[in-house]
Amino acid sequence: SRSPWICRACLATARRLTPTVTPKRQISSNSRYFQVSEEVRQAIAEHRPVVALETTIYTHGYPYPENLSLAARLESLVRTNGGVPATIGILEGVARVGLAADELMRLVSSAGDPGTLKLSRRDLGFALGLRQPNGQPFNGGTTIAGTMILAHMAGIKVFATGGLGGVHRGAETTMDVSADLTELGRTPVAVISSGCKAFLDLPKTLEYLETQGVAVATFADGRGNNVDFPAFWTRESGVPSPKTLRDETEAARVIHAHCSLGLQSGLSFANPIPQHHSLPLEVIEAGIYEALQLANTAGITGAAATPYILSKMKEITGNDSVEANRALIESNVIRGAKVAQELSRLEL
Ligand code: PSU
Ligand code: MN
Repeated sequence: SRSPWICRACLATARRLTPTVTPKRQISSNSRYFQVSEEVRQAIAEHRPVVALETTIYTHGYPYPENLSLAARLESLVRTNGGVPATIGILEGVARVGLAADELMRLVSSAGDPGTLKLSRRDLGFALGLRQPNGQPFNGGTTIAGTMILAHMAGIKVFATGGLGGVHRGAETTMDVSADLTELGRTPVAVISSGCKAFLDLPKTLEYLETQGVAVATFADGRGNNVDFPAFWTRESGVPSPKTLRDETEAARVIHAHCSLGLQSGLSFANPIPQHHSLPLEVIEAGIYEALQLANTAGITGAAATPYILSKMKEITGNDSVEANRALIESNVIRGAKVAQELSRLEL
């Protein structure tokens, strides 16, 4: 699995003759803006299974200290399923891949502070390059898009999370399309989620992902080939998944082939919420209707929309939506660890 020793001159000649040769893993060197933990760096170098985890769910989803217990639980689920967790976020002006326990604690306990931001691709330069009015550096939870970028920079290919951003209902007038979708179009990371939150427009989201060249599939677990692309809190959405995957081995094979070809687009693998945690569709639809009306009345748009709607869903469903959220994300993280394990076998 290790590359043989090659003399400098031979290497230089080889490089000249094959200018398109890319190293097996691109590991950005650490810088004042970007740090990969020693544990994660070593695991990547040794092709051990690594699973990236995002932090917007902690900074803009769950309050402290629930976010801390969730973060710890997800990391331990990766470990007990044979992987190395790499929680990714911005702490004190530095983008970190593989936040240590004390760093994670500092980030999640700053949830709700004005200096703790929700960070997507467009925001990274501001969060790292500037300071708050009080002179302190920024903290930030990275969205799926933001996390994909940093995971890819570190050489991580598998990322598990809760729900994917999407094309919002009414996007034909608001143009609100999550940057998660364009990121999937240009960053080769496999994102394992429970599909798109049902307050989004699923058919438009799938159309958009197709345009962006994103590999989209849903884990079918022996249910055959006619499976819906799931809607986060529910397994059924009425929208068929473009492809299905039988298991983690198939997912790993697709990632391996996709990345070996050098495709620069990403992969979106949906893992439907466990059956017994799935919420009734009527409850969800009624909740969404109310939450969207409230958002509309309050004039909430842009980056604030998703966190606002999710918090209203929590109030409306009396916390059921949050419990479902926890169940699905745990299930996705376990899937992610297994996929990463299968992938590391293929890469050895
Ligand atoms: N799903 C959740 N909680 C969240 C998110 C998704 O249950 O906080 C976050 C993810 O980080 C996702 C982001 O990438 O919302 C999408 O936001 P937007 O729709 O503004 O792109
Ligand atoms: Mn948006």
